[in-house]
Amino acid sequence: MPYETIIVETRSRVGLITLNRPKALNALNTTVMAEMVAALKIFQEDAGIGAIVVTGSEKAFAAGADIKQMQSMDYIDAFMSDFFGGWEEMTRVRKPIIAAVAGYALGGGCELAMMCDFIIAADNAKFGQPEITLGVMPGMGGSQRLTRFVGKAKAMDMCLTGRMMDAAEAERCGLVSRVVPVGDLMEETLKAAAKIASFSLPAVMMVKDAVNRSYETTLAEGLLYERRMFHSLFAFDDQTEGMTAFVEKRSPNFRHR
Ligand code: CO8
Repeated sequence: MPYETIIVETRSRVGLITLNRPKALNALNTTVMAEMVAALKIFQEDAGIGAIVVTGSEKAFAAGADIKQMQSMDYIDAFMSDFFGGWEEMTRVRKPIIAAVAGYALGGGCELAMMCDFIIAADNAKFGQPEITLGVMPGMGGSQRLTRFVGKAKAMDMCLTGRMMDAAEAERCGLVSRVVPVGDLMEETLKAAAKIASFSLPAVMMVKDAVNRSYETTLAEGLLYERRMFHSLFAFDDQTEGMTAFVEKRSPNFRHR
């Protein structure tokens, strides 16, 4: 399938989606949204894919929603088209998605990274929610996901002042899982994705499901959900294989990948 705004590749069992609007610093428009969602759905259905990486360029992961597309939009356009509501589709993908972020991840770019399951940042990454400087506010999760991930103080600071956070601060406050030199970003992220893709896919998908559930439920319900999912993994032969391989001191050969 030909794409206009993204590049879609596979690296063994890893699906790689690269935002590709270099002249606009990968600003997100409705074409990017439609193409990203379509590519993710294809990877979701592809039994040969166990993990997905979303990335941009060294200068910009994505500098936000496309301001030029939004400039002339009025309320009725935004409301009737449920403008950018389609990005929520991304959160329905059941395989893990890692964001590899270098350079600017601003506004919708930061929000897109937060829709992924975790973020690996290059040391030149800059995160921000500068919508306030444009007379608007975050609309793809900046006031909600950012607050849950980094807490109220940092989220208020970011959304109200529009300031950028560098990679070190983002790691300190838990927005990103690790920071690597910019030249190593893709190698490190693809290595993490390949590792995930080597595990039993049902177990991987249940981990994603259970961690995400913790944001939606009480601790008691979440713990019960986790335990029931743990029990259900004994229905797969991959549990026997994984544990037998450990006892026999060999690598497991998971069937459900
Ligand atoms: N949209 C459109 N074009 C952009 C964007 C953007 N967000 N960001 C950069 N560009 C374009 C520039 O216009 C420029 O194009 P041109 O050469 O044609 O003038 C090109 O990319 C290069 O940009 P700069 O020359 O500005 O590059 P610099 O290195 O000087 O600066 C910055 C880089 C700091 C990233 C700067 O470009 C900038 O501040 N960009 C805007 C950042 C921003 O405000 N982002 C938030 C946008 S609003 C948003 O994301 C809302 C999301 C929620 C929507 C959900 C609705 C429900």
